[in-house]
Amino acid sequence: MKARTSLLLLFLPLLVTGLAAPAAGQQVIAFGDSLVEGFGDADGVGWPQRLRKILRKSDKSANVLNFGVGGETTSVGVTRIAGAIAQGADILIIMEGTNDVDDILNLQISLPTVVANLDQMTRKVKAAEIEAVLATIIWRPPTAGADKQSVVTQAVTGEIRELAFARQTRLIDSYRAFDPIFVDDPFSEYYFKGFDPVGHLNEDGYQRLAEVSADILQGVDNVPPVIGNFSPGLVTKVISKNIEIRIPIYEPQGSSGLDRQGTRLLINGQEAGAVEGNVRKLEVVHQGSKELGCRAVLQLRTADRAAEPHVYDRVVGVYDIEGLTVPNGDVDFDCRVDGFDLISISQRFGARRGDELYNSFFDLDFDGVIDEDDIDIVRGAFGNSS
Ligand SMILES: [Ca+2]
Ligand SMILES: [Ca+2]
Ligand SMILES: [Ca+2]
Repeated sequence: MKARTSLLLLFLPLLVTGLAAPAAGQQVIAFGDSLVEGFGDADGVGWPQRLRKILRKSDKSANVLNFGVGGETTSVGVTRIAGAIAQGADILIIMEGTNDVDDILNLQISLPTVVANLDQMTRKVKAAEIEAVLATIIWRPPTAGADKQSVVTQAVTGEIRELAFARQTRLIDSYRAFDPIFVDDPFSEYYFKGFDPVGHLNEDGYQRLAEVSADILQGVDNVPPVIGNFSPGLVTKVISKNIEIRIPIYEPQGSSGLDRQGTRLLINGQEAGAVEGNVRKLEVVHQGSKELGCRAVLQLRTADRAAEPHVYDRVVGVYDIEGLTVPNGDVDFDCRVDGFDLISISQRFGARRGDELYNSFFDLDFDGVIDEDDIDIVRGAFGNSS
């Protein structure tokens, strides 16, 4: 026991400095499906070889092995990974699950089983004293054969984010790197143009993925906080008044962490709910019907604790409330048409579609501009309620 303690003390300084600057000759294995193999890359190398090139700028003998097999699902990967582990490495990146999306849709596998497979892979890697790094899967392009809106893809991604939190692994957020909400036209910029029912990347896409991966391995935080699978979620359109709203937010291991003070949920523009958790995972939680009004617009504001914080501020969902209708002219969704609606519209007066101030909720006649005509609609409905 005593010897063990002193051994730990001996290695402690090494461990601390080891985090800041990885040892020379870092060995990395990239494990997964065709997105690891590099399908669609006209240069034929994929992101692992591009990652190696980046790592070698600071570590001449760094190596990245490509263990990608096209078409593989996590049910197969969970066994095959033993061969990758046997190679020996400092880091093993697991990026798999894209092909499971189709199987989930065909009811051939459940989402929890896919997560259990990824968890098992993570445990096997850790048991071999190799650092496991998880990666989320990328968006499906609208031209994909299935899951064209990436609903299942996002659900898998949310679970991988949660798994990375639960197993305290670093996370390469490939999904975030090609998210059309944050990235301009990713499908024409970064995606393979040939026949592709799943969604693969082109040279620029794989280069981007290599750069995002290099940031994570080198401890550079360029990623804003990401959200997980939340309630009421993406598919629900109508919610009951007493639903619990719960949105998990992540800043994975090795990133700068979440700013709890700067995290809030806005419902119809008003602060609501409570924030729970810690720097790696926060949850905003809300229960209560009054704030929901006749329609609930959920907006999440949060940021990380990087020297120059990365901000997340966007509407995550809009829900109608069961049994209630929004009176025409009620732009703040509190079920009444009154002076507050007039004020809300006048604050956006003159905004046109495409302007930052423009929001279709306030453009009551949907003509692309918030103006006198919209105010007239509110005046005409003044005093109405539901
Ligand atoms: Ca961050
Ligand atoms: Ca109102
Ligand atoms: Ca208008």
